[in-house]
Amino acid sequence: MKYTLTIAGSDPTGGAGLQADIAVFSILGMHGLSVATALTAQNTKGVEATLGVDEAFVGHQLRCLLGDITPGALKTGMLHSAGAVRAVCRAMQEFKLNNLVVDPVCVSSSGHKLLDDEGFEVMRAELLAHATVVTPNIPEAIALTGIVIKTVDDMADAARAIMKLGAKVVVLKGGHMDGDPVDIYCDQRGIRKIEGRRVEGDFHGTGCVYSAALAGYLCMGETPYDAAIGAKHFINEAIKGAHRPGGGAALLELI
Ligand code: PXL
Repeated sequence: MKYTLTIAGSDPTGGAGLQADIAVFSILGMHGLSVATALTAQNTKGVEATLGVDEAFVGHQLRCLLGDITPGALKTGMLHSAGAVRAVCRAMQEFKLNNLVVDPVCVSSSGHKLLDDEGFEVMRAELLAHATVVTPNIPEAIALTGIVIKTVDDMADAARAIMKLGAKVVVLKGGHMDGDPVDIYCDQRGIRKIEGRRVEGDFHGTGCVYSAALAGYLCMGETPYDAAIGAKHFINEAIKGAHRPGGGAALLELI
């Protein structure tokens, strides 16, 4: 059996956050471990409120779990506070974990803050150095680098700047630009473009599902590049079966 860990917030819709990550791990045939950093009150129309788990208790969950089970890979999603980010950094060192995917989530699509300002700074300055892969979208890459991103060349510049923060691989997702999305895959060897097809629609949780699938493929022993290709394929398949249970965004098919 393979074990992948998600460290993230709860999303009652099941379309994003812990619930979506665990569903992805199941679809990939592995057991999902989970450490909760926050609760959210949300529906398909957006996030109404968040409640962080006490920072010391995030650390306690990690030490208790990781003292017993070693995951083959892990991902972070909504971390909520600087204390939770520091707890993940400590766990990476103390338990010598490999294959960390950091999804640098800071704001929900509906505009609600999912990580406080100090937490964002600690993620940038400390957590990214532990990451095998970091998966920013364009607004997150702008926030991490200060680079204005208008073109695919700007994306490549931002990806190189994020590499300097210590991540081994950066996958900068191009979904926020017009036209067919191009993801920029950047490692020490340079830049590769991963081309995709735009699917029209408002889908909730695509970033969470992408980073969970990427972590799952790393857990299976795939290279980061093959894991990024696999995760893109996973998202496209999940979009084909998307469904709309409420009055807002569609949820991906996670069965
Ligand atoms: O997609 C970002 C995200 C991550 N984690 C949780 C969320 C959201 C977006 O709403 O609710 C728990």
